[in-house]
Amino acid sequence: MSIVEVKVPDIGDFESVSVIELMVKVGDTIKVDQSLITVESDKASMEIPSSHAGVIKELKVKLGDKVKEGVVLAMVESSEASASAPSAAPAAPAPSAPAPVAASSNAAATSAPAAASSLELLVPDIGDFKDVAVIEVMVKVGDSVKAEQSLITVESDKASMEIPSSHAGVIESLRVKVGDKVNRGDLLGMIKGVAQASAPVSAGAPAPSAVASAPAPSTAPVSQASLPVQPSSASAHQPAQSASSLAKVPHASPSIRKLAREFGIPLERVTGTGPKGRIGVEDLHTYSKSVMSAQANASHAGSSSQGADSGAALGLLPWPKVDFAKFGEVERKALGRIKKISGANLHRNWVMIPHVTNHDDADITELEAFRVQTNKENEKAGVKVTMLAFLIKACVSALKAFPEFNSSLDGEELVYKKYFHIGFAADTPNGLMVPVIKDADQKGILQISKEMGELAKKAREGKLSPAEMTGACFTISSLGGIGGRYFTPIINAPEVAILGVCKSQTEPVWDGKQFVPRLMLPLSLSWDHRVIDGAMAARFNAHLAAILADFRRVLL
Ligand code: CAO
Repeated sequence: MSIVEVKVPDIGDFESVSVIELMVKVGDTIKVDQSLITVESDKASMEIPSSHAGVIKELKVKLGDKVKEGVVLAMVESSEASASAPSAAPAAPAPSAPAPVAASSNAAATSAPAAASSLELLVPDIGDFKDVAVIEVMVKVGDSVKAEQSLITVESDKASMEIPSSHAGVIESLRVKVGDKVNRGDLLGMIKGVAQASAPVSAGAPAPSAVASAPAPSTAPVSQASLPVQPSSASAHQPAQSASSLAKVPHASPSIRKLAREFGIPLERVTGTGPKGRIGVEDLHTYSKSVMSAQANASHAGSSSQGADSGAALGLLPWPKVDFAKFGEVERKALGRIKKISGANLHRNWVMIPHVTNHDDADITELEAFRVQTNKENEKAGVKVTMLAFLIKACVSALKAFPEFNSSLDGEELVYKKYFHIGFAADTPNGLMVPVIKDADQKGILQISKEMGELAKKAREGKLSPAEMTGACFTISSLGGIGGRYFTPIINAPEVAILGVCKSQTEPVWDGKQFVPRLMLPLSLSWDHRVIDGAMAARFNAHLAAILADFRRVLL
C-alpha cells in the first residue's frame, strides 16, 4: 500500500477548465479508469478518470476550481503492488484536445481565397472514439455560419464535444441527424464557403483552435483539430433538420446524460441548479421525485387539485396556485371520501379513454303514456316506474345487438360478457355513486324499478355494499329528473360505453305531412374509440331510439 497522487492527465490544449462535478468522495474505493471529476470548457465537458485503483484519502480539488494538466486531483491509497507514476497515462482514454491547426496549413498560407464553392464538412480526428452519437445538430440548411462555429454536439460515455465548422459560409446540406453515430472522416454536410482549394485549412483563415475536446489516449495526442475542408462538386443534399431537433440541449455532463437516459428522464424538462443552469445528479433526483409524487397523487388521491398536480407526469404545466383570499372572503372544506374516490376514477377514465359522444333523440311519446298508465295501475304496490327502468331494458336489448358495447379491453383482447349488469349513476349528498342492477335481462320493468328505488335509497344513505356497486357492464347516467339537453358522460372503466339521458321535452316533429307534438328524450352515448367506432355507436343509438319509440321491439 502506498499513497499516490492522481493528477489531471493530458487534456490537450485546454489551459484551465472548471471542475463542475465531483464524482467521488474521501473514503470511496475506486477502480482504475473510474471517473473522478467532470471538467468543462465552453465547448466540451469531460470526465477525468483515475489512473490508480485504491481508496481516496484526500480530494485536492473542489467545485469551481480551475484545473489543467498535472494538477493533483486526489491522494489515493493505492491497492496496486507498485503504483505507477501519477502522470502515467490512464488506461482509459484521457481527455485530450486536438492541436489547433495542422502544420500542413502552411502550404496554403499565402494562397488567395477562392470563390465560393461547395465544400465537404468532415468529422475531424476525434481520437480513439468510434461511433460517437450525435446528440444535437446546431445548424440547419441555409444558416450562415462563421469559422469555428459549432455544428453538432457528439457524445461518448465519457465526454461530449462540439464539432466546429472550419469555414465561414452557408450550410448547403446536412448529412447527419440526432441519433446518428459518427466517426472520423464522416461527412457532416456541405458548405458554400470561401476556402482555399489547395489545402485543408488556411493559416490565413481563423484556425479552429481548441475546438472539440476530442478525447484520446494521453500518450497519443490528437494531431489535428481542424475540419479538413475539401473542394467537392458532389453534394448529396439532405432535407433540412426539423426545427425541433435544433433545440438547444440542456447543460449536463455525459454521465448525467447517461443516467438520465437510463431512467428515461427528459433532460430538457429538468431544471439545472448548477452554475449556468447546469444539471447535476441532485436535479435528476428532484425531477424524478416530483414526477413520482405527482403520479402517486393522481392515482391515490383524486381530488381535482391533486389530480391536476399530476400535470408534471403528463408533461403539463403545474396547476396554478392562487391565493383566493386576496380577492375576497373564502372558506375551505376538505373533499369527502366519495368525492375523492370518484374524482380519481373519473380523472383516470377521462385521461386514459379516448371518448367520443354521439347525441340522438328518442320519441318516447307512447312509452311515457304507458309509463304513466303503469304507475296508475301499480300505485298500491308502492313501486314507482320512471323512464330509467325502461332505458335499462332498452339498453340490454342494444347490448345484445351490439356485443362490443358489452365488452372490456384487457390488453390486446376484448372480453365479451354474456351477462347484463347495468349500473346507474345516483346523485347522493356525499357525491356520485353507481349502484348496479344485476342480470337486468332476466328482470321485468317493475322489478327493476323496485330494485332501483332500494339501491338509490341505500346510495343516498351511504349504505351500499361493495357488491352492489361492482360488476356493471354498462352504465346509464340520467339527469332526466333534473334538466338539461345533452352532456358528455365519462365512461366508467373498464366498461366501454355509457349512456347519458336528459329531460324529455315535447317538440314539433315532422311526420312527413305536418309537424306533430312528440315527447323527445335526448340521448348522449359516450364510447371508447379503441373498441367502438362511430358507425357502430350511431347504430346503437338508433337501435335504442327504435325500441324506446315502440317498446314491443324488446321482444324481438
Ligand atoms: N325526462 C323527464 N322527466 C324525467 C326523466 C326524463 N328523462 N327521467 C325522470 N324524470 C322524472 C321522473 O319521472 C320523476 O318525475 P315525477 O317526480 O313527476 O314522478 C322525476 O323526474 C324524478 O325522477 P327521479 O330522479 O326520482 O327518478 P329516476 O329513476 O329518473 O332517477 C336516480 C333515479 C337515482 C338515477 C336519480 O334520482 C339520480 O340520482 N339522478 C342523477 C344522476 C346523476 O347525477 N348523473 C350524473 C352523473 S355524472 O356527474
